[in-house]
Amino acid sequence: MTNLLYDTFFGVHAGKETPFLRMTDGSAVTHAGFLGMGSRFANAIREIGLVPGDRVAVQVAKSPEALAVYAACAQAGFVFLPLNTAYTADELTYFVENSGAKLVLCDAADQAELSKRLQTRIETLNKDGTGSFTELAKDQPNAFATVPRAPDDLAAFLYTSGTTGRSKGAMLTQNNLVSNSLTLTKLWHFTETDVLLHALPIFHTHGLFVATNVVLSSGASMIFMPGFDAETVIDQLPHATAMMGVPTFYTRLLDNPRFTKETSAQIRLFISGSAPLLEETHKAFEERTGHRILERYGMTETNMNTSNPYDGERRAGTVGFPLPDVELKITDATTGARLPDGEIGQIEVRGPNVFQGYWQMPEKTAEELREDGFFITGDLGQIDADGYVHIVGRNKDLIISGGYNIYPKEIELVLDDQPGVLESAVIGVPHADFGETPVGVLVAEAGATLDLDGIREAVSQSLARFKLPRKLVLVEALPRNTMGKVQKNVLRDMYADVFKT
Ligand code: MCA
Ligand code: AMP
Repeated sequence: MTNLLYDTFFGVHAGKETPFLRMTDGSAVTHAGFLGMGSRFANAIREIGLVPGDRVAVQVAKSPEALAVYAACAQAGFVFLPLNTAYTADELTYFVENSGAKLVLCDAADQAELSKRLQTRIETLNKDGTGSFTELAKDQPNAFATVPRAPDDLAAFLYTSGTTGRSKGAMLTQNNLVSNSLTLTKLWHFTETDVLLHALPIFHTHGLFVATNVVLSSGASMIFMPGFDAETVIDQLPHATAMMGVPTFYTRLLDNPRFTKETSAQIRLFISGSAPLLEETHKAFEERTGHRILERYGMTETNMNTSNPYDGERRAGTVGFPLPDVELKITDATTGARLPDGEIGQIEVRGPNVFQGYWQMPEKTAEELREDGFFITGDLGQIDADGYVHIVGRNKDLIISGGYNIYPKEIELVLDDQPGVLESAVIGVPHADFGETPVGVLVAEAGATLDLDGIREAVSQSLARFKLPRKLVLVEALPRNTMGKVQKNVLRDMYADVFKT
């Protein structure tokens, strides 16, 4: 038996002394150097006592070492569980306990707090690559006998929040990741001559399972930036051939006068996803650079589902066509029946990309993953006469801010717990930089006076800062329909302009 994930993404580059990660200071990590690091890490984790199938939770800054933990997990058959660096100790504790992770890698600054909360083995990996974990690995052999895995074995858990407030671990198999990456590599014409400008985080699908996996499966290299910074991106673009980003990357580039046709002349492909790219951004980008951004659509549970064409028309305001190995249908949300093209309904997808279900949550899995393999995305869409898929809304209460998902329910639960708060509703409103941003609407208990700044501060103790409502407002009562349900659409209309400049 082989190990599809390791063989396809990593093993295939064994012995190559060519650059894999190009750092902005001019240094590079070669494929061989990277694989050696991954093998040392695999040896170290095995020595700690983990066995194939065990989860490794990783909340560390983006670095070559952080990425090598992914390679180590693939080679040794551990399940890679990357976590947003913005998550608080409260959030991290939940993920570690829920997943049953046997090892946590974190920044040294977080170790003391996490040690108080967790029984799990904790090692450190800092943003400069130092830490107790690298120390453990430094004298380990540069080679590791790859552990055989079946294509349906688990490769990664990614946590995604839900409309009930608690996060769910999406279980992704080796074949989920590999099949999707090979499809995208071919569709987007990636080859070993490509240099991808990589400014996304590596703890979510976009930066890890789209960007990094496509680079790995094509043998390309990437300019590996610690995060998005428009000035550095503009400096680096002439050295790259492709870039992937969330819409905020593109609006921030357009806001910068140094971003011109000349700076992007070397680029053959700009890709956008994770949130809707406004038609006006698509058009402004083409006017400025001559490039039409290729928009695609995916989810944590499915990797990528659709893409605009590489050669054909990249149509603004659409997410293109279903990928060659993905079936996509629009269905009636009540009956589940397929709707004719042109009608609006819920988007369902089926294919080798679709995950196995939520970790230890069979009821949640059954609600969203049908027995016939179709996954109910919670997005509302429509297929036009030419076959392009349009996302027209969401059937789930979700806010996407700068490409990060924020589930209102999770924030409402914390707001409701604050002293003096009777109830709350969190809504997404338009925001020029982040696309959408949360606003918290609060109702006070009779006679209570609310300290809104104090509430915001208290909430930030348990929720990652990107989730915090950018504004809190106090109202007498929440608008409700005759069934007693809060009318969030009314609130969204009321506060639609609060961040208009
Ligand atoms: C940072 N902040 C944010 C966000 N990012 N607030 C709201 N939304 C955000 N996305 C807050 C921080 O908490 C901080 O707040 C302040 O902004 C400055 O933080 P900083 O780190 O300097 O921000 P930044 O570097 O300007 O980051 C903005 C960003 C980043 C570059 C747009 O958020 C980003 O890289 N987003 C990409 C997310 C992504 O990869 N999504 C893919 C998910 P304070 O001052 O209060 O501390 S995968 C997915 O969606 C699916 C599968 C798909 O289809 O791809
Ligand atoms: P996540 O839970 O991070 O996997 O986010 C998945 C969600 O992001 C999808 O269900 C969509 O609502 C949204 N999404 C991803 N790509 C796009 C896109 N190109 N246009 C609109 N929404 C998108």
